[in-house]
This record gives sequence, C-alpha cells and structure tokens, in this order.
Amino acid sequence: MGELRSGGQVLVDALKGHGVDMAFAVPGESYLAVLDALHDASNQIRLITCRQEGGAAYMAEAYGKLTGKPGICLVTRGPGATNASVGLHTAFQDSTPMILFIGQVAREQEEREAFQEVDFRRMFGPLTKWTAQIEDARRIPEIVSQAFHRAVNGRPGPVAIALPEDMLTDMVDVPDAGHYVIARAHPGAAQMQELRERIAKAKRPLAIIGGGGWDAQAVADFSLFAANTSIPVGTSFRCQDLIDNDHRCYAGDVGIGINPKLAERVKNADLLLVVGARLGEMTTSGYSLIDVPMPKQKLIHVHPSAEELGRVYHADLPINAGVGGFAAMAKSLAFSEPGWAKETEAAHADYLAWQKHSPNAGNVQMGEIIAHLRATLPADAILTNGAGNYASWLHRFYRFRKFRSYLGPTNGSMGYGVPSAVAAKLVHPERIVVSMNGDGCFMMNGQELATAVQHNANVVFLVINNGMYGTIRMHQEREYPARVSGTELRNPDFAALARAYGAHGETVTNTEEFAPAFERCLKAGKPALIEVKLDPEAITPRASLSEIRAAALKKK
Ligand SMILES: Cc1ncc(C[n+]2csc(CCOP(=O)(O)OP(=O)(O)O)c2C)c(N)n1
Ligand SMILES: [Mg+2]
Repeated sequence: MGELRSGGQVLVDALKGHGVDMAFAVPGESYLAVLDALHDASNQIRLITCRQEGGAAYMAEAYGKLTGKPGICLVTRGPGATNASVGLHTAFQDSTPMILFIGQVAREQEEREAFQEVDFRRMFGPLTKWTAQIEDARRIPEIVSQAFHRAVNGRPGPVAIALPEDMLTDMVDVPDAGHYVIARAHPGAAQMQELRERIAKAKRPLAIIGGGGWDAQAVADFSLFAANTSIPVGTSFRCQDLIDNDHRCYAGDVGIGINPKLAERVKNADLLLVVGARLGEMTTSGYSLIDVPMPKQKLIHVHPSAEELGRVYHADLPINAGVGGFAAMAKSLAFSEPGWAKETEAAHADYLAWQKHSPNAGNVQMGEIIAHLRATLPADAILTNGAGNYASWLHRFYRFRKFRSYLGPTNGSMGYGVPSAVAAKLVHPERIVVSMNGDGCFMMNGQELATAVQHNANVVFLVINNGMYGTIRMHQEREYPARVSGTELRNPDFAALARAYGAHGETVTNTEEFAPAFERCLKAGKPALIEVKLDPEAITPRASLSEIRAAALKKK
C-alpha cells in the first residue's frame, strides 16, 4: 500500500516528475484541487497567474517555443478553455509543445450541458495533436505521460487534457510515471547517400529551414552543414532565428514581403532542401513560388511528421526525421569549391542590400528605429511580435543572430507580442526582451502588462500606434480603394496606461526621441512601454497608404 493522494496531487506530482518548473494559469473553481497541490509545490513549480486565458495560453506556447519543453497552461472549463483556444491554434501551426489542462464538470454531471460544460474532444480535435479527458484518477500518471510524449515527439504540438472536478478530489494509491523521453528520428544511411548525390548533381541548390523541434545543437549542426556545403539558406516565415543572419550562406527570409531577388532564387533553384518547414501559404507566397503538387524544383523534404510528407508537395526524396537528427548527420557532408558558391555569395549580398531601409512618411522612421535596435541590442536579446504591418519592419531590418532570439506566431495571430515577451523574460530574466506590438495587436492582450508588473517581468514593450488596424486597411485600399470600413481605431494614451499598471511609460513622436527613451526603459527597473506614434501613411517599408490607394484606383 502506498500513500493516498488526491487526483490534484497526483497531477502536480506528475508535472514535477516531467520537469515542469513554470505554469501559466487563470484560476477556476473546477480545478481547486490542482491549485491546492501547487501550493505545496511552489518551490519547484512557479505559478504565473495571468489576466486572461488567451494571455496564459500564449505564454505557455512561448515557453514551449523557448525551451523545447511543453509549456503548461491551466484554465477552467467552458469560458476559460474557449479563451485559451488561440494558444492551441498558435502552438499547432507553430509546432510548439504545449499542454492545456482544463478543469471540467464533475463526472456525474457530464452530458447534461451542465454549468460551463463543453465536449473538449470535439471542440479541440482539430486544434490539438490529442485531446483527452481523465475519468479515473488512477490513470493520471499514464495519461499525463502520454500527453508529454505526444507534445514533444514527431511534429511537436499542443495537447489538451480535461480534468473532471470530482476526479481531482478522489483519493487514490497509484505510482508515478518516469520523466518523458524524446524519441529522436534520424534519416537512414541510404537516404543520406541519395541526398549527397542529389546535392552533388545540383547547379542551383537552396535550403529552406523552419518549423518546430529545433534546439541550439540542431541549429549549430545545420549551420555547419551550410558552411561545409556553401548552400544558400533561407528561413521560412517567422523562423528567422534558426540561423545566424550574419552566416555567409544566409539568403534571407522566405516569408511575407520576401525580397524579390530571393523569391526568384526559390523559383529558379533546381534543388530545394526543405528542413522542418511545412512550406505553408506564407512561405510559398500563396503557393506561387513552388507549384502544387509537383514542384519544378527537385524537392528534398525533411520533416518530423510522416503525414506532412507529400501532403501538399510531392518530394523526390522525402525524409521522415527530426530536424536535430537530420542536422546531426548532414553536418558531416562537405563539398569543396562547389559550382554554386558564387551564387551563395550573391544571395547573401542581396540579403544585406535588402536590409537597407529607405525613409517612410512622417517624423518617425521605422527603419531607423529597427536599425538602432539591430546596432545596440546584444545577440541574445529576445524580440517578439504579434500580427500586423508594424512587424514587417522587424522582419526585414533586424538581424537575428542567436537561436530563440525571436518569438512570433506563424499563424499570424494578433495579441501574441505582449504575453510571449512576458514568458520570455520569466524564462530568461538575464536577457533583454523587447515586445513589438501594433496599436490593434497590443489591445488584444495588453492586460498582461499587469502580469508583467506582478511577476517582475521587465520587458520593454513597443506600441507602434498608427490609429488603425493597418494591415486590413492596406488590403482594403488595394481591393476597395477609398472606402475605409471598420479599420479605424481611437486609442488610449498608451504611456499613461502603462503608468497606471505600475510600469514606466514613454511617448515617441519623432525618430530622435526613440534611442534615449529606449535607454530609459532598459534602466527603469520595471516593465516599460514606449508608444511610437507612426504616421498612418507609413504602411509598409516599401509603399505609402496613398500610393497603394492611387494604384488601386488607377486599376479600377
Ligand atoms: C486574432 C486576430 N484577429 C484578427 C486578425 C486580422 N488582422 C491581421 S493584422 C490586423 C491589424 C493589426 O493591427 P495593428 O496591430 O494595429 O498593426 P498594423 O497593421 O496597424 O501595423 C488584423 C485585424 C488576426 N490576424 N488575428
Ligand atoms: Mg495599427
């Protein structure tokens, strides 16, 4: 006979056993027994109380992205779980390991549409790798172990586990499971041989890297492979920190607003080596750079999920392997003086030229602000953003040098910039964390400023305020010029708002004010925010709003 423990205690012991050191939560009466067990575990598991489950789930996702360990999020039934769903969607599209634990109605009330009851298996089926409900407290160690393994293995992703409230108070005698073990899939020797031969035969090879499952070792190994083979390397949408952007083989990001010269390189390559990336809509410029389903380029596709291979694109050589397993084997390949070496040099030179900014409308020059951050921030600073045109300046003009110096949602989800930065600062308090947001984006999860203040997450938040949902306004001007509808915003005084939260607040109305304001924020000793007032005309690094409108009117 072992010791009797409540379901809540067994669950928290399972979390400890799997190495969980931080969890993000909004409390609910449906999982009081878990919260109570966390009270006793506070030395091992830091509980971060958030202000909205969307923020909590984004934080857990960012934790998963940063550490490679499943990010843990705890929420209550119907309303809590529905709020958290955006984090699951983000983790799914970003291939991030994450586990959402949901307090659920008591077992004897199930199927009555009891208070806040939702069938999570049906609701979260397409948003997770696996959704389950634990009906018997004796099975907690088994099911939680499965949740961790599913979240990290193959293509990493989110798992949701519902916990009926009465199950959590059952007293059971059950042994714990061991720490989860990552299964690393490697390519076969014959596949590596074929890869070698195909690269040797190529005239214009190009690699695209992206997706989930990377760690510092995989990044270092792949970087060595690039150096040994001189193959030019592009990064898929919002995966720009998977290679040092100063690497002589780096060709730029294959994402939204791609360098036209790089787009040509992708189209004209005779061999694409795609590692970890799914080749989604954003990476293929709407499936236009690579033909569906038969690419003109020969395609070697390396992906941890067998289901991804051949899903959209027919690969000449599909390799079902983890990115780390692949990179570890690929790093020993080498080609001396390959025919494409000059092209690789040109690709990197094109990338450097693409980083030069030109002026935008108004007194605030976004290109100069990012150039300032690029010149002054240390390589290990972490930058985050959500979704909006403001992010295009960061993507284009910043230079990422270290693995996980960037957190952005590949599902283009607004509101990610604030909570992801809070999580980053909690995981790496010694690193500078800069959170970039639009005025629209910021307001989606700005309430987590309170979480930053409460938990001493001294992030510098930037709010690029152009008084509108600028991205949508841009599309509006392209499709329905001069007919503004539903995209204007009347905003609060963001610096005053920050001060009301107990953070430091600054307002910047011209470029010169930015550097000293940023310096004051770094030294503030608390979370800090800079509202950057951007001229609404400055809609992209390339074109102004009226240019876009005029071009569209001309076409009509
Ligand atoms: C959660 C969510 N809602 C809506 C959208 C659609 N959307 C994409 S960008 C955008 C506007 C972003 O506005 P803002 O943050 O102010 O950035 P800006 O484009 O003005 O720079 C909207 C509404 C989205 N991507 N995500
Ligand atoms: Mg805006």
